[in-house]
Amino acid sequence: MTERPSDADDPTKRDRYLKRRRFLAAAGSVGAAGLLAGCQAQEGPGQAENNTTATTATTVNTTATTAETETPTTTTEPGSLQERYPGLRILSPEPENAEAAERATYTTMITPIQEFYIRNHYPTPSIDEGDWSISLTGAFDQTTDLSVETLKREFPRTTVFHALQCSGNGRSYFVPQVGGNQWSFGAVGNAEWTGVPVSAVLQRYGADTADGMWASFMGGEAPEGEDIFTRSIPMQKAMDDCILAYEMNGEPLPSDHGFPVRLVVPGWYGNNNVKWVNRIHVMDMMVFGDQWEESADQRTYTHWQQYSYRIIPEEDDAAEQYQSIDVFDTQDQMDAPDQIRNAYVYDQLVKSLIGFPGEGSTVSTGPSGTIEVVGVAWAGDDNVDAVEISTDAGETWEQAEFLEPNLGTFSWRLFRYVWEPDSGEYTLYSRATDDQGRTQPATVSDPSENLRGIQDDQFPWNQDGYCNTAYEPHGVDVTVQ
Ligand SMILES: Nc1nc2c(c(=O)[nH]1)N[C@H]1C(S)=C(S)[C@@H](COP(=O)(O)O)O[C@H]1N2
Ligand SMILES: [Mo]
Repeated sequence: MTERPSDADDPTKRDRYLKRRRFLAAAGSVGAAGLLAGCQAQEGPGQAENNTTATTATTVNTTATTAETETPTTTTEPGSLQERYPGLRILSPEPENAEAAERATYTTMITPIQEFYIRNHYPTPSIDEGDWSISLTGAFDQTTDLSVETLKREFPRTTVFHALQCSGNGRSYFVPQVGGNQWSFGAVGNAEWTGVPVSAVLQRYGADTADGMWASFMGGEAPEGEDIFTRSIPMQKAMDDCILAYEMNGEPLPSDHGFPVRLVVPGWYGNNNVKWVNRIHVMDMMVFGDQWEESADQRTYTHWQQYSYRIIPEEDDAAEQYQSIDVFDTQDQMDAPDQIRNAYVYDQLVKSLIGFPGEGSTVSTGPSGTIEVVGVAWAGDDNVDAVEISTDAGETWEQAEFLEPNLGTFSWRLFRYVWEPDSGEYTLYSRATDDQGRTQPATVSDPSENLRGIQDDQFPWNQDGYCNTAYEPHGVDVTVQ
């Protein structure tokens, strides 16, 4: 059993994954151990054999079946994806996957929707807002179907600036290459998100919001037979600052970004920000174990939470599954593999991008003989503290300055560095540091190192190519005027 469940981007990997999962299910070994209340399951999927006693010993209803909404048809918006989003480079037209094509996207505070990356596992659904509702299930005093209309009318409205980045951003720089969409730098954007605080909804319907509880958000777009896109968010985070968003940059949420309602998890990687939300389930664990492996119609709720979006070094066959964890900061998880063997991709690691001059560009100094290097930096739900620029391929580093305004912890910050170069070819780097003193590393490690966290200035190569923050050489050709 050497096959490893993995990201479904690659159809052959996906087939292998499904085959393996069916095999494990037949052997009765998929995650069964973790249903026992209170015990943190440490078993990998292959080590939980013989557990025939798995029952709902948890204190809440874990039943994975509610009224399944009909699978929506795919979007019918006019024009091709490229026509609708001229600022994007298309990786796949269906499902829609596209990243910012130009470095210039990283010179502005707010990313226009035409330049904002799109990442879908399944095609964008066509949804009639009037027909859409969110089922609240599990540990609520009152389980209900919440219509979008009620959500908009009867709940408070709030706004957050949040830099949303796909955890696969920078995957294409991994050597050796890993499967999946080959994102370069462009799978990140900064937007203003408006909607209802998740806390208001949970409180109104009497959810158990104690620490240690989890809220699992499910997407309603999976075609028949496909796994439900589900992410389990720890209750502390859900109550703190998460939003059920219905507007992006002051406009109704576009279909491709989750219309009519998506989860926004400020500071956390894109994969947590579930689009087309149609169910929120509250219980005392993540989606985990038998009941969540197979719903009535044979699809799992666990794939995108337990198998995908995990940091898996070369030596591991599969991600170890946990029923619950209590360290959420992704880098903290990566730094303590004795506690969580394969980090869950939650909050974003500190990162920066140079927006101007573009890589590979020829650029002239202004009349003053200077070039203003501009870019963006962010640090998930931590703050970004400093950005340094090197114009000599990493030999020396200079401080960049931040521009105002500061739109809060979860937004990116714009930076600039005034550079006085001679004519010639240069390799630039930018490198950001967060308020915990954590800095972007210089390279991605070799797989044989089997790193689990950032060590010796190396980012850990991992099987699905997640969270890459290593800074990349940025060549520019300068002419002094
Ligand atoms: N329902 C659902 N939600 C989803 C996804 C998905 O495929 N289905 N993709 C996730 C991933 S991996 C990312 S990076 C972000 C992308 O959000 P965007 O397309 O609005 O940029 O959405 C997340 N939410
Ligand atoms: Mo993603």
